[in-house]
Amino acid sequence: MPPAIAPAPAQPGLPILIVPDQRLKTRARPVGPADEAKVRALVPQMFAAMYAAPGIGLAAPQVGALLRLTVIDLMEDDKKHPIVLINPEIVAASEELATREEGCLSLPGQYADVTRPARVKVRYLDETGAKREIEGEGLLAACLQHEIDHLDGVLFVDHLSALKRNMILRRLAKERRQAREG
Ligand code: GNR
Ligand code: NI
Repeated sequence: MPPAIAPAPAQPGLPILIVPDQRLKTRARPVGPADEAKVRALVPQMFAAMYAAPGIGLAAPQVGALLRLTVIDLMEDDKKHPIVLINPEIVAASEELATREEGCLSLPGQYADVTRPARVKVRYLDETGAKREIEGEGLLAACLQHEIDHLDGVLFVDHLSALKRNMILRRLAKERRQAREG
């Protein structure tokens, strides 16, 4: 017997995990020399998934790879400025805080104001394994912190009150149920 309803066509490229997937709550492990081939294959696929979404950042755990790896591109001036961050660490954060609206590809359609340090300095390895530092403010600072949070199993809703977090999680679940039911 054929299925009564045809399954949805699989999306091309890497699927992005959606809340509540336990992998999004798991701390990722550092990338090591043994991961070189895996990282080399994963990075272009992560950029493809991020640009297609579209989003300005994507962390490896969002595509099911529990490695400390993230890609970012703010697409300033409508041009590509891809950044690969391996084992990123916040080494300095401003006392000054900034609040901005955030979204997340793992909580599609959900947005909330998140307060974080206004400026951060991040140490990381680039795709060639070279040690690098990046200092960000504004959207870049928020994005760096949002992506590094993913590597620690933390989502933007974890920075909100329990009331706001639960409102968003319930709304996401409801919207996804309604989308499935048509
Ligand atoms: O596309 C994204 N937009 C965004 C906006 C404000 C702060 C952080 C982000 S990251 C997000 C993509 C994503 O989910 N990355 O993990
Ligand atoms: Ni995210």
